[in-house]
Amino acid sequence: MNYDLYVVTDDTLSNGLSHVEVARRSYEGGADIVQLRVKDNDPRFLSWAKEISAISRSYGRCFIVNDDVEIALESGADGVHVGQGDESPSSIRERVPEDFIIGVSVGNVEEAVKAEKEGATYVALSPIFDTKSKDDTGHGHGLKMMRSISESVSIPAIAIGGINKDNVEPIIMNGAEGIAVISAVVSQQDIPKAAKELRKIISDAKMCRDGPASHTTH
Ligand code: TZP
Ligand code: MG
Repeated sequence: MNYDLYVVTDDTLSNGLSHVEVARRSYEGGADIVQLRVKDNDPRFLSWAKEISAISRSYGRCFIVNDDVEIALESGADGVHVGQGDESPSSIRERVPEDFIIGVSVGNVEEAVKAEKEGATYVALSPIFDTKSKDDTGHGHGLKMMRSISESVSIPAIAIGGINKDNVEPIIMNGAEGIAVISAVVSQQDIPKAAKELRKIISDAKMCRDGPASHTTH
């Protein structure tokens, strides 16, 4: 499972593109994971999820649904991503297949360690930097927190929030297994190109950090 580049959809930041089109173009550019993040209980959530699930399979990549375990299961997604205020990973684990991915947003080491104990597959430091793409996030927790979390858990730790091609390298150097973005991919005119560029920076940084054994291509 490769976490290098994880794109979170947002159809209010995508220059008019739908969630499905954002997902398709992100995979085309090499995104390893796409998360469908739908706000306001939109009734089209399930049909979007089913479409993206099929696209993810055609690319052989991973598809995650934000918040809604039932939609994740029904659409054939690989997993779900939840925040601190959502259903706990241990409760989700009781009703999903064994290999189901459960991602959890965390803001500190305690939350990360707890998420791992409760059965999370990965944790996401949220937000690592200040961001305007989500209203309810506080200030960024920074690179030191990235390092502390990645050293405290044995599951992959990624980061989200305010990440772009100019600040991604030190995140990887501080132990992140990958990075998740909205605007650095979703809001760009050429989504595949933006994804490709970011993924290259990430894989170069990982090569520098871990050596050639870490190198992954599609
Ligand atoms: N969760 C924490 S920060 C964030 C989400 C969904 C928004 C990330 O967007 P951007 O544009 O990559 O800062
Ligand atoms: Mg949530």
